[in-house]
Amino acid sequence: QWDANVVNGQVIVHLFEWKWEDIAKECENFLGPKGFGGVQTSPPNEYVVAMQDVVKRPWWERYQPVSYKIVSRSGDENAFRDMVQRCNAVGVRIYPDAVINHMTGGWPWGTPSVGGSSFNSGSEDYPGVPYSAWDFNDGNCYTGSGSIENYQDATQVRNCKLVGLNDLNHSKVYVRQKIQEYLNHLIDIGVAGFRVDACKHMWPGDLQTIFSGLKNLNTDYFPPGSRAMIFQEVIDQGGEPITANEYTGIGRVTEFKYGLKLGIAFRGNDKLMYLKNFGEGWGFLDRAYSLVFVDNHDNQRGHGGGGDQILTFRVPRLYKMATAFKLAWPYGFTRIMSSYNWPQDIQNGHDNNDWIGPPHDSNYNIISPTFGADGACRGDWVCEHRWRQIYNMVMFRKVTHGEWLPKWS
Ligand code: AAO
Repeated sequence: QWDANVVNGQVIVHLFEWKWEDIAKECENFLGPKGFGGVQTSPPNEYVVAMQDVVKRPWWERYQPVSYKIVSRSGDENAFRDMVQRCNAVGVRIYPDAVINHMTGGWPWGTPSVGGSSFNSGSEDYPGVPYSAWDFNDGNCYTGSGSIENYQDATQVRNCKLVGLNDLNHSKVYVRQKIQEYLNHLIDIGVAGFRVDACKHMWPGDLQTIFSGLKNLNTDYFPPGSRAMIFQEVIDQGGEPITANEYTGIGRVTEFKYGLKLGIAFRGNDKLMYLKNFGEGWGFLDRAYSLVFVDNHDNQRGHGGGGDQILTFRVPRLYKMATAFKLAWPYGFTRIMSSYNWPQDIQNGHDNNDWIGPPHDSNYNIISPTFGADGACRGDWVCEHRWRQIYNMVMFRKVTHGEWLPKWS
């Protein structure tokens, strides 16, 4: 479950918060012709509608599942199916973000969800699945708060709540079955694999069982016997007992050291000449198992790992240079970030606006990207994947795939 099942290219792009109908068009009009291999999408399943005093419809509401129905701010199941079919038709694969570690955090009774399913976070009742309190890990977590308090303790990282999110117990056969049903449903629709959220917080053995029990990919689009690519989000920058290596036997793993070290080098805090052996020689995962990126949707806004060394669209010149290096350098399977802009409000090193969701109308409907005569996105959609220096290097990686670097000077 390491093979990306790509046909059109070697690079995938995370179209963060894009609507399904817009992704379908992007596959046809841009990604297919420009040699992109696939798209990582935002989570397609139903989740909480977060409407608070200040924080209204944040991007992170999509990381609080209410059910596995395919309904989201990006569109309904019909729109998702249409996207998968149209993207596959032009050779572009779809990899949805699978949030299976947990359900919602604590919300008042009556808080709505995007598809109308009810839930009670206090009693851990999610009838849309259905899950009940028996399916959660509370009895296996021994911290005072019930949440993860110390990342040095692997058991609490796996069995306690990540930032207060109700933590599923994957040792239960029933929980595994519900997750497999969800992922198999997406496989039937025609996806090529999954980005799996928060894998550090699940036991590798449980994940192995869940993924090895998935169906083969849909033979309308893939050769018989094809397996879903699994790329697991595990933030490992050293210093914690849980390592990314524990997960490489299951599928690919995000290599968070890569973007951090690349950021340090291109910001001038390390010598570029040292990149000569950028890869395993730097303590990174074996290239056969790693998924690499300059930034992701978390660390471009101060969530997740990496801190202020991470390069983003806000420093475009350095970002393009680092991305060009990544795409030219034969290590790992590569992902490009495609972002939207938001007004930062940085106080004491923290962006108070880190929650702001995608460009939307007055009813919080996501608005579609529009493009200028030069093909670049207009307004708040940044669309790094449409920057000339980046998409040309995506094509470079496609045509040079399998070659080794003949000379470094
Ligand atoms: C929201 C609110 C919370 C509220 C919660 C419940 O923000 O205040 O309590 O709802 O109501 C996203 C957002 C969260 C959001 C959540 C749910 O980022 O803010 O919470 O949706 O709506 C850990 C995990 C990693 C996770 C990351 C954010 O290990 O899996 O936190 N990423 C994924 C997604 C992410 C999503 C979730 C998971 C949840 O990509 O978008 O959250 O579905 C250390 C650890 C890491 C840990 C980080 C952050 O990292 O190693 O494992 O990531 O801390 O806590 C240096 C170190 C590095 C360290 C880092 C930060 O760089 O080298 O190791 O510093 O300290």
